[in-house]
Amino acid sequence: MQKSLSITILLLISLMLASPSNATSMENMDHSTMPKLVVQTIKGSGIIKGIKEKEGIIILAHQPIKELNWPAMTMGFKVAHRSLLKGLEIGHQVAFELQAEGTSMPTTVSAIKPVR
Ligand SMILES: [Cu+2]
Repeated sequence: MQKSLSITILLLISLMLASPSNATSMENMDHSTMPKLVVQTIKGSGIIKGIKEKEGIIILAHQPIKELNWPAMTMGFKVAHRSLLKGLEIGHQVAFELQAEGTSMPTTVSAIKPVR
């Protein structure tokens, strides 16, 4: 009993020594070939210039967005849900969030609310 246990331990140790450590191989992996599924949330602020309720689009004169290298501009954004447009009016100052998946352009508003 005692002998077989120590043989098992010896086997395990030699296996560990023979195979490269998992931590090292993870670090050396080429991450650029992996699909990018990271969901990024970017915060912005601006003024509502237009609302297209049927299309689920809001036109915002937004402040520069550093994370995206965007200057201030007026542009249309899709809203994730049309219900996000409820209670919003042209001229409202708003804080909003954009959601980007992977490398796609983050032009979908996932959250928006008026600010004073
Ligand atoms: Cu823009």
